[in-house]
Amino acid sequence: MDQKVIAGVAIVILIAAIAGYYMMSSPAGETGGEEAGEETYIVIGYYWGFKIYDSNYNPVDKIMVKKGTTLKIIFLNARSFAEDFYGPLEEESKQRGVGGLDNGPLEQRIMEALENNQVDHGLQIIGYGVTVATNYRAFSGTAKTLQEFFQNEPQDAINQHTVVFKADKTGVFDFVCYVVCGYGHSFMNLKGALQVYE
Ligand SMILES: [Cu+2]
Repeated sequence: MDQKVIAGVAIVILIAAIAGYYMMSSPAGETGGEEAGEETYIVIGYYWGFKIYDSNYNPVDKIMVKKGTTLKIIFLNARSFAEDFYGPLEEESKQRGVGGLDNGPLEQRIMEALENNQVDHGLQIIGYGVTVATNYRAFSGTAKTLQEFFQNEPQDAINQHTVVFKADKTGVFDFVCYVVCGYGHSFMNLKGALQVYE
């Protein structure tokens, strides 16, 4: 009788210890901020600017990572999506202004860029030697959201627009466009888009 009770208590303690070990060990790696793991971001190039999203498709102002983090950046063209997606981004340009143009001429400049086939954008991270260009034709142009895009578009095409590199240099780095994309090309400059801390 006593031996059975002791054995039962021992099993309960063992199960509790194992559960405790997993509860303490697993979340630390995911949430710990101080661990230099791997992080994924999506960058959208549009007429005319860059927009950054985290891996949950939430917009963020900048990419902030600890030195040593492996960064995976997927660079996509807003025009590879449906108008539901690129429309609001181009509307942001209209609100913000591009090179001092107001709303009317901006529409016209976008039309001119499209007619001249200046549709694609390039992402260069100044100081990191990272470049990746879009190819808007590689995708169907039907996705209304990032969720739809990653569900429906071909993974091999997405892979071709993905760069992976180690953020091994601390500092503040800008995004600029390196593919001539029409009127607003030289205004595609996102200051401090990548910040790598010690
Ligand atoms: Cu450009």
